[in-house]
Amino acid sequence: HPMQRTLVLLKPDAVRRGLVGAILSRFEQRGLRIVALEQRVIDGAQADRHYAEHVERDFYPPLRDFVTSGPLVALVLEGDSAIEVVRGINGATDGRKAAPGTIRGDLSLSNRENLVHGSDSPESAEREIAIWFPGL
Ligand code: YYY
Ligand code: MG
Repeated sequence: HPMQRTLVLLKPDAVRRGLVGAILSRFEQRGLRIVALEQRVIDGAQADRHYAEHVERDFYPPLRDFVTSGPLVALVLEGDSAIEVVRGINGATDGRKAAPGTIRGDLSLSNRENLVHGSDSPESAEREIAIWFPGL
């Protein structure tokens, strides 16, 4: 998938902990290109749009509080197989179980405050990029 695009979030824990530069470096060093990037504070409605697949889950209310708790950085990355490559760089969802060498495995010990989001499929990437960067 040459020049595939994916939607990435550096969640509020990444901004609070001063890890934005370190995390962006991992993506850039891998060879992914930043197509768009903006720091934002989102409201609950935007959280619900982004996490539409999870809004009915038990874990969603605290997740919604977390992602609206402060500034986050939203970006679009582009590169060969970017969706799968970013998911690999991010690591498993639960930071306690994520492999060393991944962002979550090196920098998170939480199943909620796990620093990053990456689209999970081409369909998700298209939907999420339209939500976050409708101009692209
Ligand atoms: O795609 P990914 O971020 O790795 O995980 P998802 O299963 O899509 O869950 C989205 C988000 O929800 C996850 O990054 C942390 C949070 N979460 C949670 O707070 N509690 C869970 N039991 C599962 C996920
Ligand atoms: Mg997901």
